Amino acid sequence: MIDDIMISRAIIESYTKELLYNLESDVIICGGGPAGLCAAYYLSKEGYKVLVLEKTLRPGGGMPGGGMMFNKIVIQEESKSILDEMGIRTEPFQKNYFVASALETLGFMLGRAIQAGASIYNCIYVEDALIYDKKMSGVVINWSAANIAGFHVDPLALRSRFVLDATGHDAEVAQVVSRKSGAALLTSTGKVIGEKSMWAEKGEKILLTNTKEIFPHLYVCGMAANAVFGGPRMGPIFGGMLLSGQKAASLISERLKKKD
Ligand code: 48F
Repeated sequence: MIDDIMISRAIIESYTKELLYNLESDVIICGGGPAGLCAAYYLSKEGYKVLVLEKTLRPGGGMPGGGMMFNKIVIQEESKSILDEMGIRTEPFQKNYFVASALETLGFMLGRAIQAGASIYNCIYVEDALIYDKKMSGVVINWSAANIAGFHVDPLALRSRFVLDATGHDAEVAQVVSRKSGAALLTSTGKVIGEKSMWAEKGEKILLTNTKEIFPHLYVCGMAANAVFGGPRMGPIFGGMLLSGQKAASLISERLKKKD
């Protein structure tokens, strides 16, 4: 016999138990695109308590759309080992260009991050920051559906030791911190500079330099890093996104080890 109420109970109990456990964590990653998922995988693998908050129904950000909905992604030699490690197949195209299925990459990245221990929440929107004593201390969240409907619903808060802005082109967390903290971000203007037009070569090169802490205990990776520092966008080449997520994970891990 299958009881409809038992199904409801299983879902509600399981979800709320996990959410209660995650009210306080080591790292909150805002945005479940390629950079955020990659960071989640590496941090979770090290045993940290990590959650990813993704505002859409389907995580993956710009990845499943490939280039103009041709759902393939291109990566370079230097990032191929990340896909290899996750068991994602790549096909050589030309020297230093590899092609992967955007959907296979997304499916495996999600699975690997979750199996490494990350909690991934879709349909949750990061709308504000918790800033205690001039230090990023967590995020303020709401259901994306409430936001889309324009309902006036007060949010809830999650605390963490570090926050990673992996929200892509709009660098939404950096924007909110810049607007509300009254402090300068660690950029030349003290604000989010905004991304520049597409230039894959330059954008990929500068991305790892831009992957860093921009406010005490707030790091930035992926396209958000180039948006914060005024780097170019780079279209459907994803190697830099993966390396940036991996670098952010390693920087945050160093800080967590120091018990900062
Ligand atoms: O945009 P997105 O894929 O960023 P990324 O991981 O990768 C960029 C590439 O997709 C591509 C590119 C390749 O060279 O340039 O654009 O840096 O993923 C960002 C994710 O963050 C979510 C958004 O829905 C997307 O899935 N997101 C954005 N703002 C919020 C958010 C927010 N306020 N709260 C929660 N999720």
